[in-house]
Order: sequence, then C-alpha cells, then structure tokens
Amino acid sequence: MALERTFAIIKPDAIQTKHTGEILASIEQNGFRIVGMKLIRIARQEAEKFYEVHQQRPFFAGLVTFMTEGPALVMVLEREDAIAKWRELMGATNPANAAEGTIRKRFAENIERNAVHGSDGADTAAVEIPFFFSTAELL
Ligand code: IDP
Ligand code: MG
Repeated sequence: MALERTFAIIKPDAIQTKHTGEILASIEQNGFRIVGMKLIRIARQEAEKFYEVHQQRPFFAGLVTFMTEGPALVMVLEREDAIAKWRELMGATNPANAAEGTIRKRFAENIERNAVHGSDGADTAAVEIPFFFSTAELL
C-alpha cells in the first residue's frame, strides 16, 4: 500500500494537561512520520468552518469554544494507511468506549474534551490538510 497523509490535532485539553510529549511519542512509535506541525490558537471563525458539518448538533457551540480556548498542535502525519491507522490509535470519540492503549482512553477527559482529532476519510483529509497547511509547510 502507498504512503498516505492524514490531518491531526492535539486539542487544547491535552496541551493543558501536558500530554503533548506522550502523544507525539505514541505517534512516532506507531510508524507515522510528522510532515507538518505547528502550535496555533485556532480562531473562532476557523473552528466554526472546520467543524461546519456539526453546525446543527447540540454540542457545536461548546465544541467551538473548547477548540479555541488555548493552544492546539496541528499536524500532518504520513505512513501506509495513515487515515485509518491514526483513527485506530486515537480510539473512539467517547473515551468511555475507547479501546485500551488508545490515546483517547489514556488522555481524554470526556466525549468533548477528547485529546485528539483525525480526518475520517480521504475526502476529509484532502480538505483538512490545506485548511491549516500550505504545500511549503509539508516537509
Ligand atoms: P471524531 O472527532 O471522533 O471524528 P466527531 O463525531 O466528528 O468525532 O465529533 C467531532 C468532535 O466533536 C469530537 O471529537 C468531540 O470533541 C466533539 N463531540 C462529538 N460528539 C459530542 C457530544 O456528544 N458531546 C460533546 N462533544 C461532542
Ligand atoms: Mg470527525
């Protein structure tokens, strides 16, 4: 299988609880190459656009507030089958349902403050990567 790229975020909760280093170690230990990475404060308008598929959901406003409350680490990760493999390493959206050893099982506080983001398919990755990174920022 060919190399694939996915978009990932270490969300503000995991940065605040100082789990950035452990999450990055897990990413590298699981065979991903980090091809882009920057620490940013996501703007309200950006978060609203990024999560626009969830606009009608009851948790939308809270999600936008959470994602903009502090620094977030946005990344592009590369490996074979990167999209599915990163979703697998992240674990289920609700940490109560996440498998043992997954990042969300280890570090997520609850279904909203769940430590990490990952693209859910090739079409999504193709939109999310250029949303935060220019071609020149992917090395
Ligand atoms: P995903 O991040 O596992 O792909 P999505 O369903 O795409 O999950 O939801 C996007 C984000 O919205 C989640 O990661 C989480 O932060 C938040 N979220 C999802 N469902 C709920 C909920 O029921 N209550 C509060 N926040 C939620
Ligand atoms: Mg999603």
